[in-house]
Amino acid sequence: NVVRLTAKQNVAFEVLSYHVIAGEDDVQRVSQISVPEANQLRLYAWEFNDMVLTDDETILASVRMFMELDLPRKLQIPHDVICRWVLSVKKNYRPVIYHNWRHAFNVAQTMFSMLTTGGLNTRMSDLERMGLLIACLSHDLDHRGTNNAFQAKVDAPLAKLYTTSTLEHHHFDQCIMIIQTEGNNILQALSPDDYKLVVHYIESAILSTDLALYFRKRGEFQKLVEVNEKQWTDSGKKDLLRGMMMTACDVAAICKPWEIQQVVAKLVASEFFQQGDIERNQLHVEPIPMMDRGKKDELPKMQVGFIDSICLPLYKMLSDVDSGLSPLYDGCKRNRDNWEKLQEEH
Ligand code: 5BB
Ligand code: ZN
Repeated sequence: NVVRLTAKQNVAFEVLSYHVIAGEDDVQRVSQISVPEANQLRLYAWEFNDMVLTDDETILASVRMFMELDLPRKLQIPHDVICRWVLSVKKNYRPVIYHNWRHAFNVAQTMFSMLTTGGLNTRMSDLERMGLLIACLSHDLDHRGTNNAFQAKVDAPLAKLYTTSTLEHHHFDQCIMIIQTEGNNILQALSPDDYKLVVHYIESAILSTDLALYFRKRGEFQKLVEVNEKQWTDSGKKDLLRGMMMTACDVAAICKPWEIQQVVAKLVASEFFQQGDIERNQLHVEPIPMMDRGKKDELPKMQVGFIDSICLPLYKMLSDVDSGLSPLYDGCKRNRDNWEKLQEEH
């Protein structure tokens, strides 16, 4: 029972796959390069800096993370399939200022560090590790450089499709679309049950990168940390932990060495200001202070606010879950002090 496409569907597929799926020339080229050692790429370092890597190296580094976790062997993923999948994922990020492929790649590297250097590997199954790495690389797919509130404001078709966590649902859809495309299915060797489980891990992890969900769930997580939850075996609790890990990875630029943090904060601000410009000039609404170019001198103050209200509490809780994660908390604290000094100078 082979499904045959009409001529028109064939054209539609070609148009779509041209934009969306990795070119075979790229796949051939990349899959023939020998994958650099993890240490050479500094993949185990909290201070990891993607800016010294070429685009090809970010692809190979992504493949290396899966290899270090022994996932291609355990889950029987052919080398060309994993290369094709990473290339397709990269291709589905837009060249926006901050929410681009480099951001996704950094989020995955932080997850890799939390699992390995940070010690969380011992609490995770192979399927969870797989789901988390896929989720990190895919979590902002097709981001337009504008937030959920903006999609609702401009009545974007996406906002009609998903009224809450609008973009995050779309990122997940894009993720599944890529995996289900011929030659890109890195989950093809899994049993139907395992496949469903990994897809569930991915969905839950990507949706939890909506900060609104983080605010809703962190109280519950705090309680578990306070009573010194040791097992994290209950599936609901474990789901909560993976979600918190995703948020921690998503905003981990806030823990990086000061030089990196300053560069990234300016990228974040620049993308916010662009949205603010569109809101003011095209929608004729007053943007929130965070997106108002006229308030760019308030960046240090906003970063201190962001760190105090969102980041430090998060990294504190995670350090309590596993002390191996305390370098994230320490880095965040250092950046807080640096932003505070700049704020005082102002
Ligand atoms: C964050 C939540 N938001 C709904 C209101 C504003 N806040 S904030 O006051 O904590 C804030 C966070 C204000 C300014 C910020 O950046 C100025 C450049 C940030 C901030 N957010 N700073 C960062 O370094 C990073 Br990383 C982030 C996270 C950015 C991605 C968040 C995307 C969420 C879309 C809803
Ligand atoms: Zn993100």
